[in-house]
Amino acid sequence: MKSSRLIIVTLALTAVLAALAFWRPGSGGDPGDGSVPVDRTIEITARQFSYTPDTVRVGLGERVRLVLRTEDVAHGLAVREYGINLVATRGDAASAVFTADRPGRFPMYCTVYCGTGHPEHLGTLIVGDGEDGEQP
Ligand SMILES: [Cu+2]
Repeated sequence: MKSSRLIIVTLALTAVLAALAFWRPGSGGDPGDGSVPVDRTIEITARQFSYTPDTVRVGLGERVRLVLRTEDVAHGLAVREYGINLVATRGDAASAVFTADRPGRFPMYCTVYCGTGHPEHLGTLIVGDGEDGEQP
């Protein structure tokens, strides 16, 4: 009787451990790796100390994949209002998927110190017509 209970407890613990092993934090989010269908993909190239393009326009409600590459040193690209925070290193692009559900103009900025011009490494994300709160 006691040993069969021990077996059941052991099996239950094994199941829990197996479930934990396969659980990935944030797996319900947006990997940005091409597995999520999007309306458009925007590729941005970073270098000291600019983005190309430095202004990105997307339509309100569009699902967008942002891909960041760098031509020189490591750079970041963050848009605080959309929770975007990418870091690309040479030869290793970074990407994120977001839904442009909030109209307005949002600053894009570099989050990796990339040299003396780092504070000026900026861009702009424009969603909709760029007027905050207005529908296009
Ligand atoms: Cu930079």
